[in-house]
Amino acid sequence: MRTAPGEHGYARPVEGLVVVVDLDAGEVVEVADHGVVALPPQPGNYEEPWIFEDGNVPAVPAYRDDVKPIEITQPEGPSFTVDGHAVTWQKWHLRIGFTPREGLVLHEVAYADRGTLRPVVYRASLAEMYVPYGDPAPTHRFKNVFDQGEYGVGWLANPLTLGCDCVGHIHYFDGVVNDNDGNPVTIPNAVCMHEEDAGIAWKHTDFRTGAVQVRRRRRLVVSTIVTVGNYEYGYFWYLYNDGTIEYEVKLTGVISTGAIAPGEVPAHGTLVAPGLYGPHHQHFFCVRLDMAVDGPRNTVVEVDSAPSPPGPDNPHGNAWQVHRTVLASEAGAQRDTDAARARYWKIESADRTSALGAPTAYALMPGGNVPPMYSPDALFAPRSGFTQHQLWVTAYDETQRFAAGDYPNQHPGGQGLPAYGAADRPLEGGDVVVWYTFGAHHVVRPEDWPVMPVSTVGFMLKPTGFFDGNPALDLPPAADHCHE
Ligand SMILES: [Cu+2]
Repeated sequence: MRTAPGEHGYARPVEGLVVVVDLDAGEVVEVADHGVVALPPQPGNYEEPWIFEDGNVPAVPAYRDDVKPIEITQPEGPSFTVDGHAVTWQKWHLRIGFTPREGLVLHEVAYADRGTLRPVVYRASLAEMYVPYGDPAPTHRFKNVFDQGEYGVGWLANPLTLGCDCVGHIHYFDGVVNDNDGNPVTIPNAVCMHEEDAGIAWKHTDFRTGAVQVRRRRRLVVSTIVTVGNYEYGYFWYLYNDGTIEYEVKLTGVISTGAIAPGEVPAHGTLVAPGLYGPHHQHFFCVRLDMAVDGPRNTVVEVDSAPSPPGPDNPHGNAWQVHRTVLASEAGAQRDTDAARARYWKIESADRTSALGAPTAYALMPGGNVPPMYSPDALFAPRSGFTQHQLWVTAYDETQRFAAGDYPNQHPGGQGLPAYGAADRPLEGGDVVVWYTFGAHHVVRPEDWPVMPVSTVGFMLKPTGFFDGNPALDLPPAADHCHE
């Protein structure tokens, strides 16, 4: 309930009232009233002017006045070139795509290495995102949203505005989706591309001679931001000039809220304001990586580190080794992260070896992650099987694009990754698709109210024996910018 125009729409939830509507018949089927809970007293407004009622202190009485301008200038323009949807930036080559369901898609990501264009990823896309809530209350238990499979994150993309969402020299790409009658609809500036200074690329001071060498790292940022009801999700691909690829989801917007009686403490959430709480929940993302490391024939290898057993090969107790396990077929390629073993996965070329004799490879390096907290017999669990493991590898099939199936809410369960892997097709040296599921765990904080500071989750693809040494040695020094 908003008590005035422009008020925060999530500050005063009407708790306890659930209305079931038959959308086909256009009828109210049921009104369930689970009892009255007082409306939370504070308006929770976060935009100027800060409207507040008598007796409530505004969260923000004024803007801080000590923020001086930072200007990003690129006097010679950007380092990228754009030809339609094809982009070249330093040694990276790629094409930028966009679909109604997946939003931003990268195609044919390749790196020009000493005159040879070497493929890395054929197609990279978001394959599902899923937000289950952990509160059994009647007004919250049904929140189990498949944001991509139900809504489509391309349809929900924001038109981005210069100087706010992205800074620097920006190139925008429009997104084209369809309306309910199949007509094309253009979302202007749906994808933003720019480059950023990204700190130090590498540095060494020779302490004996005093010689210093340092280079600046830079990244190409390709991003899109979607609004899914209360939440905003930013999907950011970063290509670095040391060959690293990073994917980062930025979560912001407004938490889903419930009202609670004064003096009560929520059992499945966190109090964020008087009479207002945010239920526990998780956000799961799955990214589909149709890999092509030095060509279409790749092998995925799990890499664990472990202490060596005591004995003659480890007389001092300090030894540890790296163990490789080839993921040879789909049944054995449903794997979990393991921080205790520093686990990562290598995607190796089956056709090319480096100068040192090993298969050229990129490694998928997990970032923050969390397993699902819901029980396997939860009502919705059969639809979200892709969250049961973090890494899935499948044999390429152009019809297999979505981690929870084509229509997550219109099948009896088990579709998507569990069904794709059920055939147990061989993987070694084949055209493989790597699916990485990662979760953002959200025990809500009071600081997430009334609008949430950006929180991030993601992963990296790092060259691991792809290059013969540091590929960023040829970055030019920028010494003239280092002194006043
Ligand atoms: Cu959240």
